[in-house]
Amino acid sequence: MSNERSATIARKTNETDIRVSLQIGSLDSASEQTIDISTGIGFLDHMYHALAKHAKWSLTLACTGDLHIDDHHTAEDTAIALGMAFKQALGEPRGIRRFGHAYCPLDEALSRAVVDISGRPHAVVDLGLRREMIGTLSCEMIPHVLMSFATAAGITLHVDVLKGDNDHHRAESAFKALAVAIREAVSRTGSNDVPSTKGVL
Ligand SMILES: [Mn+2]
Repeated sequence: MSNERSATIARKTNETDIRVSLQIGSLDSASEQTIDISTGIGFLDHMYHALAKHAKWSLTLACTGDLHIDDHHTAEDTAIALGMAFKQALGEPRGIRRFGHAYCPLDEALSRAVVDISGRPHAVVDLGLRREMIGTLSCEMIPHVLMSFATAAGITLHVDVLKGDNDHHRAESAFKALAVAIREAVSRTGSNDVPSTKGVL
């Protein structure tokens, strides 16, 4: 079992040109994190930064996208590329906890995330955002980012914002909760077991 869980993904279409380098840390990882994110959408950078920081990832993500159209392709495709990188970095899910959950507050906002490294892509996301946009990111793209990530990563997510008045706080607490849940789910058990009764994930 390799100690290093990392992947580099390049994904280029007519709409976006993306490069992602991801290294997944562990719960007790003392190694230094490097986070450098540039999607061209400030609030999306902020959310990916929160995700990487609290998941204890080192993450470099650069995207040149068709922002002259709108934020849709850039938001969706960066989430797909990040999910692909996550799946590749994790490799065969041996010796991990598989399940993770977390509650994270941000001032008045509170979110809950539950993760299953299941091999079955599924996302149930209820953020209850009320604004049209946060910065230059459409609020409708925020759950779509989480769904696109889950689909590409092949994992199951349930993310709910339980409380909160401020949409920036609501979204950010959701990404933080997701980060902590993922950190737990991918943490090592010390065994080499595939955590499924099927023997495969
Ligand atoms: Mn913030």
